[in-house]
Amino acid sequence: TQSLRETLKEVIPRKQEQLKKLKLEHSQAVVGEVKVEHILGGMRGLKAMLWEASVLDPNEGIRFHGLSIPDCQKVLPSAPGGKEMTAESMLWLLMTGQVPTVEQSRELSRELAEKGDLPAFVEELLDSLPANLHPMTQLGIGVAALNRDSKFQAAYEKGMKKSEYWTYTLEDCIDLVAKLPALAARIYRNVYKPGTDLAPIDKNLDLVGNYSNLLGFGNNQTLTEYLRLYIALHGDHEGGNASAHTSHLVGSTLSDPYLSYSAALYALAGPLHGLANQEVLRWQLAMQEEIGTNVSHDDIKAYLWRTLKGGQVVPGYGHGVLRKPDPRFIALQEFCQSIPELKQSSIIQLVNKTFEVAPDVLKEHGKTKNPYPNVDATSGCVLYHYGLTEFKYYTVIFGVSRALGAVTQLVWARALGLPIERPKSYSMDALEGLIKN
Ligand code: FAM
Repeated sequence: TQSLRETLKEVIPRKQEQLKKLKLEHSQAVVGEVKVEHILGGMRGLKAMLWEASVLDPNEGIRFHGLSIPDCQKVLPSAPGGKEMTAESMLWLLMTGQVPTVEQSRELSRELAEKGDLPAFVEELLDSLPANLHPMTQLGIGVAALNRDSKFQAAYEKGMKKSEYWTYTLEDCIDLVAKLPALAARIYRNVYKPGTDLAPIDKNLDLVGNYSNLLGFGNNQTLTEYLRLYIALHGDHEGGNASAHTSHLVGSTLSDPYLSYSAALYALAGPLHGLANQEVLRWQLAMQEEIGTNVSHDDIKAYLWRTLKGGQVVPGYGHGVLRKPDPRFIALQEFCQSIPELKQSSIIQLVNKTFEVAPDVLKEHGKTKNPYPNVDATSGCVLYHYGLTEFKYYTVIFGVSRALGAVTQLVWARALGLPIERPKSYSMDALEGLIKN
């Protein structure tokens, strides 16, 4: 069977040709206009980036190389004994645009497991960090430190050809994805379970199987399957979101994949982005504390209004691009509904009930362009139900996942020879000058 590297070697020349043709024939074609609202409004909706692995439709949600989430759930290989798509199947799809065979995805699992151990100095570095340093800060530090062994950086120092950039980038990207479970689990152990042993990496397990095992939840098949789905689903959400864009921007300077992804993690750590899943749980638990578990729709409505009148956002609702309920939210909710135990869970029921009320309240509030839930509205509650209750840790799991899309783009950006990013900025005075002219 063809390996990931062999498949990429076949796919890349086709894409390089496509790019050449686009440049040659359409460089001057107009696909949109730049308005002052784009410059003042966080570039929302501005068509300004090339991103191969996925495209987000405001109404349908994300598609990975054209495949919707339900499509992926049907065709992407699962782990032995499981049903949910694995992280490595998703990585393969994102990287190559092709659905891997079961054998290909297992082969990738084996390679990742073989490369999964951390260098001793990174273990020592993590162990030296204070337990009250936010787990996301720790993850970024650990990922950045891995760049000591960057193959891209070493080859760049020696002097490599531009056409070789992507091959070394790919090696770093595989190494990075492989080491994320050990890195993320060590942080969990150090912060929340000090003094306990970490399981060794099992060479026969997939990436998320190992992650779950290292976290101490390896015996919980339902949680492990949930994590597989969660990590595959969060893998990529086109290029303009803050974490993906950060990784791409930093990578465009030819910083290696470790530094690029470390930077992305600090964008993910913001409460308007990835940290929202921690915020959702904090907010839902505070609601439960204040109004109890057996709540009516009116109780939730009143609580939502208290949040909004307090000048806060409702975490887990709204989106920069989406204008309908997030299909990732729906896929995770369906997972919960398919497991009787989860269906009965009080926190999952509360999330569900909130979904029945919040869109109307947000519509009445009238500010957000999207009153529907995003993926973060539900992603933490299954973790919580099964005893992974340390919600400051939740964004780390998101961070393990988002690497799939970010590293894919790093490989493609180098394969396509994309340049350093450098958009033009203006002061308000200069902008007024532009408007007058
Ligand atoms: N609750 C209350 N107000 C909201 C809101 C929410 N959930 N979502 C948006 N708004 C407000 C927003 O603050 C803005 O108010 P101002 O005009 O006073 O500044 C107004 O509605 C227009 O915002 P928008 O154009 O609809 O949204 P943006 O594209 O500016 O922002 C989000 C998008 C995601 C940052 C925003 O909806 C939000 O803050 N949501 C809550 C936090 C959250 O769930 N983030 C996670 C997003 C997720 F998909 C991810 O990245 N993982």
